[in-house]
Amino acid sequence: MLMGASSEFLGGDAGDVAYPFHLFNGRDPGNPEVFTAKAGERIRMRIINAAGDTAYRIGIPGQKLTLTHTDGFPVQHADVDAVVLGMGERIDALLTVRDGYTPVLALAEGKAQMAYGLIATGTGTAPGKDSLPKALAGKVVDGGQLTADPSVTLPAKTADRTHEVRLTGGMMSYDWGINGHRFDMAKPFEKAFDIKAGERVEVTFVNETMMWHPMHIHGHTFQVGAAGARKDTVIVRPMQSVTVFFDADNPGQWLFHCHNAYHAERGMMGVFSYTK
Ligand SMILES: [Cu+2]
Repeated sequence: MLMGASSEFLGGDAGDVAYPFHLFNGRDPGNPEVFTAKAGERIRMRIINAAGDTAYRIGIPGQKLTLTHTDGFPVQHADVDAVVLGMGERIDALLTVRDGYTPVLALAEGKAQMAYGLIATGTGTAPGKDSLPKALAGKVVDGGQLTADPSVTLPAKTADRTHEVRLTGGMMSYDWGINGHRFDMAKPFEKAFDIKAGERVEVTFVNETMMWHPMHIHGHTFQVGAAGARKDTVIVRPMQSVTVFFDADNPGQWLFHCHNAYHAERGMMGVFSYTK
C-alpha cells in the first residue's frame, strides 16, 4: 500500500498502490520500446492507460502534442505540453517527428516513477533513462477537459431521467462504494439504477471522497456536461462533481464503475439496467 502519493492535478491522493515498475508496451525503463519513423513525418499515437491504480502524465519534453480524440471520439484539437490519462482512458495525439531520438514520457502521476518509449529516425544516440526529465509542466489537461468536435455532440434534449451517483468510501477502511453501498457480485441488481430505452439520462458523479476516481460506463458513450467531450471514462476529482449525459440506446445490464481496479473490486460499481 502506498501512502502519500499526491497530485495537485488530480486534487490530492494520486494512488493507493506502489509498483516496482511502470511499463510502456510491456517494457520497463531498462529496455524501452523504440518506434521507428522518418524525420518530418506526422504520426498519430494512440495511447491507452491500461494500469490499475496509476494515472500517467504523457508528453514529449520540449514538444507539443496535438490531441485529436478522447476515448475514440473526436475533439476540437488542443495543443498541449502533456495529457493526464486516468485508468481506462484513451487519447489520440498527433506530432511531427524530430530528427534523432524523441522520448515519449509516461510519468506515474504522484508516484515519482515513469515509463517511456522512444521514437527514432536512425540518427543520434538514445538518451539514457537517467538523463530524461522527471517532470512535464506547461499546459496540462485531461480528456474530460476537452471539447467535443461538433460532429459528435449530443443533440440538445431535456434529460428524461436524472441519477445522482455519490462516490463514497475511503482509504482507511477501503470501503469504496456508490451511494454508501458496496457492489455485491452475488446480488448484482441490488440497488440497480433504473433507466428506460430512449431516455436521455443525466448522471451526476458526486465525489464525496478524498481521492479522484476515473468513472467508466459500459455500453454507452456519454457527453461531459452540455458540450464537453464524448467519452466513456471521466476523471472525477475529490469533493468535485461531474455531470454526464447519454442516450439509453443499447438495452442491457451495464456496469459502471471506478476504473481504479482496486476500487471497483472493493465495491465502487453499479448497474444501469434496462431491457426496453
Ligand atoms: Cu476510485
